[in-house]
Amino acid sequence: MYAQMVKSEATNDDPEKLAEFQAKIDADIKIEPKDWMPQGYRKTLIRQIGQHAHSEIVGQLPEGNWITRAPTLERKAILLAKVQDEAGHGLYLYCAAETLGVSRDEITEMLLDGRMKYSSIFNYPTLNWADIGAVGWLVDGAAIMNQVPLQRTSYGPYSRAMIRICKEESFHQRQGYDAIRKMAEGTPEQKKMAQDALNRFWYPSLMMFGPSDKDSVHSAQSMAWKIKINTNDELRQKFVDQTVPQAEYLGLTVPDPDLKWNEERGHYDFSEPDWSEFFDVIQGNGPCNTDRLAARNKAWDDGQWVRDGLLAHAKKKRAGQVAAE
Ligand code: BYC
Repeated sequence: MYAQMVKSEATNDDPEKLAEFQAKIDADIKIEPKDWMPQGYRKTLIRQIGQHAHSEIVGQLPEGNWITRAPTLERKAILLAKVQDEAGHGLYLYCAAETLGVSRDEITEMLLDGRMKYSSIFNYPTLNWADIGAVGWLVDGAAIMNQVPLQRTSYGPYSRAMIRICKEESFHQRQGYDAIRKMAEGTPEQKKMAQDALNRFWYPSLMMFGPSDKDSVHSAQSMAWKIKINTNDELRQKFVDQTVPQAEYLGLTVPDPDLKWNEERGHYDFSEPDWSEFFDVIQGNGPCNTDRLAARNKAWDDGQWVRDGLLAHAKKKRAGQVAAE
């Protein structure tokens, strides 16, 4: 259906409509589901919102892994709430994608068979409790940096979903910083674990913002359509500027010997991540890609009986064999 829909829209991209559409975007008027939109705009949004939704869902796996092993009841309750929030974020975003004419089942299948991506960061393992602090601090910190501007994205349903998500993300980042702070201020062994987590998560967190601007295929068009508000490099720089003082406060060292404040620019200079590693991870060759997709495929297969039951119930209801609620 998605492929059909995109094909059938190909004729709609006439120059007059395109000009009207761009004028709306330039005037900061939100685009709503029933409004005319260019085929490429719809396609880009389905890709970005779909990948974003999948990231929220797959992103539950590395943290979910530690719910049963959280060090205290309080930490367990907080982590449980956070992981449940991520499921909710995935659902808001699937709903936003559905307003573009693609079904949740269709994009889920595209995730499960590897046609659609999810954030590279979730292909790295969480090896110990300090990693859970690092994920909240750095991964959710990077996510907020990217998502706050997306509250102003031009597509109405995506923008509204982001407003709600951002409120919850700031709690996620704070709980992560609090957990890593506790480790950094703990025993020498705990501080060592916090430093090790920062060492392993620093560059993968920088990769979350996407390739450098010169290699970003979608940025120019997405920014002209105000789907994206900032470039990948702008957001990465903001993240570094915000996070380095936080690491210093914790007494931890960012694993970048070339990191230094540049007075003239008013920003930190920093080393780029290893982009060959990034492209390798997004092509399916990261440390956990196989496990993550296997876990999501298993969850989908295990849930088949629920979907079958719901469909059978709906069919009977339509046939008048069960009382309408
Ligand atoms: N990972 O032209 P570019 C969370 C792909 S969830 C994988 O710059 P674009 C959380 C990109 O798709 C956070 N792939 O792309 C959840 C494209 O390939 P395709 C998720 C990446 O779209 C649970 C190619 O590289 N946030 O925080 O203009 C627990 C070229 O890139 C990545 C979002 O999804 C990546 N990191 O910009 C805790 C935010 N980066 O599709 C936390 C919404 C790039 O042509 N998304 N690629 O095959 C965006 O803002 C943009 O899509 C991106 C990339 C900035 C990520």
